[in-house]
Amino acid sequence: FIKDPKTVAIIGCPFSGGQPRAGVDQGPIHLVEAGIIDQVSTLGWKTHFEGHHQFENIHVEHDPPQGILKRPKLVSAVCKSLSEVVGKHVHNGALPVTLGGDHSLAMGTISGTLSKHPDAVVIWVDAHADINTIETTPTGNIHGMPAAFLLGLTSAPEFAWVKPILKTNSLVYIGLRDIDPGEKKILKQNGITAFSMHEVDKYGIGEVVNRALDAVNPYRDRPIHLTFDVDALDPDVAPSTGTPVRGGLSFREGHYICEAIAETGLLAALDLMEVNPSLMAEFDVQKTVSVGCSLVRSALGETLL
Ligand code: NNH
Ligand code: MN
Ligand code: MN
Ligand code: MN
Repeated sequence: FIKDPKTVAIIGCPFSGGQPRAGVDQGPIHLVEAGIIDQVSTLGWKTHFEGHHQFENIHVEHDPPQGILKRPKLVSAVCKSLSEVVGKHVHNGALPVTLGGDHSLAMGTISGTLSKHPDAVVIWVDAHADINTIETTPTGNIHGMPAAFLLGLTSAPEFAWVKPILKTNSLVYIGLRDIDPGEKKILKQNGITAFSMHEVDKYGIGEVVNRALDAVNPYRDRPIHLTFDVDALDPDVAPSTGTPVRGGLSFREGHYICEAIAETGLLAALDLMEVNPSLMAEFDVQKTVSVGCSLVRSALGETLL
């Protein structure tokens, strides 16, 4: 495990098939236009960007719902391809930063990270738990389900390639506040550690991040995959996202999480998901894109002294 990879591989992933709202596929394009690549270079990283992921080889002609699951073939093919790209970068010793796109993509990114680091832990920052199974999903939108596939709590023939190698004791949530009833049961039954906004209020973000790391990474020796859904932030801070939920993380709380993970020196991969520049007014879009860039910079060590 390379503690301090010198190269960041930025993977733009313009994809919206895991949920119904158009525009989230434009998220990575806006983040790159806002200068995220130069900003990362300025922090001292070598940056590798080979253009936005084109999904060249992916041709999905007929993709009707399978039961409740929407666009299963497309989502599966894109995530599989992304897992190969992320896997290639981690195997080369780079730190992949995937810009979404909707959060179904985490199936790809986390699979890619685990292909090199089977002992990696996942810190999932989100208003939602994204752990619905085929039985519990109220929507059939796959962006609400990636954790369930990665943990092997649900499966579908289309997603047979997703190896269920993530362990329930290697996943921790921060920021939850909109959890479906079925998801609540799944979290309880599987003993998955989760810090909702209630715990953030009660203990403060510093203590919550410590406890989150203690839960999955007590010796601070396992690689960390940070998957950050921008809707974890309060809609005042990040308004341009498909499913905003009031009462979220403040600007500082969101950044603190990224800084504290940077401080561990264990970051192996990072996702920034669900920026949707087609939602809300131009001012709000800029605000969301700019907070997205600064979260990435913080996770890559910007504010470490
Ligand atoms: N839980 C809901 C569902 O399964 C919403 C998920 N939406 C998200 N997740 N944005 O992060 O459809
Ligand atoms: Mn590359
Ligand atoms: Mn999410
Ligand atoms: Mn979310």
